[in-house]
Amino acid sequence: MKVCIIGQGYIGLPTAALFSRNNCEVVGVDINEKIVDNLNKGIIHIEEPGISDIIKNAVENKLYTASLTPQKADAFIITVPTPYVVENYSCDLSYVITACESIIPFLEKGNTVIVESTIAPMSTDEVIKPIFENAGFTIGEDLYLAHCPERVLPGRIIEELIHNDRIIGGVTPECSKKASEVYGQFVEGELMLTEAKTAELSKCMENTFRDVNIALANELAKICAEIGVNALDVIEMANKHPRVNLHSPGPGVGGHCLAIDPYFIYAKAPQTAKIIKLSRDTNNSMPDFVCEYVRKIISKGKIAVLGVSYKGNTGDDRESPAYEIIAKLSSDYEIDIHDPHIENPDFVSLDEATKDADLILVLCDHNEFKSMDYNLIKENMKNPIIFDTKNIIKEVPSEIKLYNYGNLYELN
Ligand code: SAJ
Repeated sequence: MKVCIIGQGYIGLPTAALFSRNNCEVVGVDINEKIVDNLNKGIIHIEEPGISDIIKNAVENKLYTASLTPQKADAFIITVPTPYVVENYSCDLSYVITACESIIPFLEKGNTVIVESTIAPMSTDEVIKPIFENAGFTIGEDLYLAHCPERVLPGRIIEELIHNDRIIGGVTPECSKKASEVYGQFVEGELMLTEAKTAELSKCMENTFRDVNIALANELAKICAEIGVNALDVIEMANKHPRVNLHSPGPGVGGHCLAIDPYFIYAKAPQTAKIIKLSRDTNNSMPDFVCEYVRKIISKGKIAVLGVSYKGNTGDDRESPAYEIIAKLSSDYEIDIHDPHIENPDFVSLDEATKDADLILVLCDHNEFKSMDYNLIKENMKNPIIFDTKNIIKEVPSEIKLYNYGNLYELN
């Protein structure tokens, strides 16, 4: 089988790697000339375990080539970004539409086209299908179209691409069948055949489920600060119940999935999607909550911010709530930022960040912050106070004052 994959990012490239490892011929298409040149030399541009060796081998064995333009193939897979439109929170399909149009000259009867990008419910039927119909194809008869969302966690992509169950949402049952033959090349999880709109909404709801649950945890943290209860103890105790799984409160929700996908549902049914929107608002309010308590801890001075990635142990800072917090505090405080996972000439070492600081503000759960050299911190800081918004620091020497979501009520 020959597969042409449009978009060689965090999903497209690992997917290409797995097809080629299973002896499929793969063309990886990207608009970035430098990325294409490097990929053809076997040099990859994403930080993800396992991919580099597979691509190097596939390039040597001529099973993988990167290209600026699509080529004829049996299956086409679209893995391009879908941001949201700021004005109305709807799904911005422009990259998906351009990708679909780009493959039309290379399509032949009997081909399968799969959109993996996360898209709003009804996008396949209402927007994507007409693109191919207008080009003269009859979907389900001479071209097979499906939406098969990816559902992998960065850092574990190869493992999850192979083993996770997969939603296969065909425009017709024949389309689902053809798309499942494509994934059957390397997926070992269950292939669940359904309609495109069900696949679209399932994917959006997976991330919405998580966003809503995080909002509940964040609301609990606020309630506890107000009424004087230890939120972290409540979560620990409640989660001993076999059917309860309270999530963790934090400084807000970042990343390109949870902070975006719920809006795709909201935009489709704004009058009805009340919990979904309120959860987004609650999570978006967390930077203000953090700033409010920083101001209660110290009214002026220097803050050492530890961690700006949206997620621990990654260098990914897309949609990170840390930047909003820093922007809101920077007019009143001197701020030094330390993040061992992000290269930025403005960021400083832990030593420099904590030097003469009045407060350490932990905004990300990198492993490096879980066990710090408290002697260095005590000696370095002007006032040894830590506010840990990710609840990762368990114990500190008595000379250091630690605030987290367990004891913020002490400040009221
Ligand atoms: N967060 C909390 N409290 C928690 C859990 C997370 O505040 O209890 C925050 C994190 O700090 C982070 C944000 O939420 O800022 C998102 O992190 P995440 O690890 O929950 O999610 P993502 O965006 O890295 O990956 C998600 C995953 N979806 C689900 O777990 C349902 C992943 O499987 C998807 O493939 C990915 O979105 C995607 O591409 O859609």
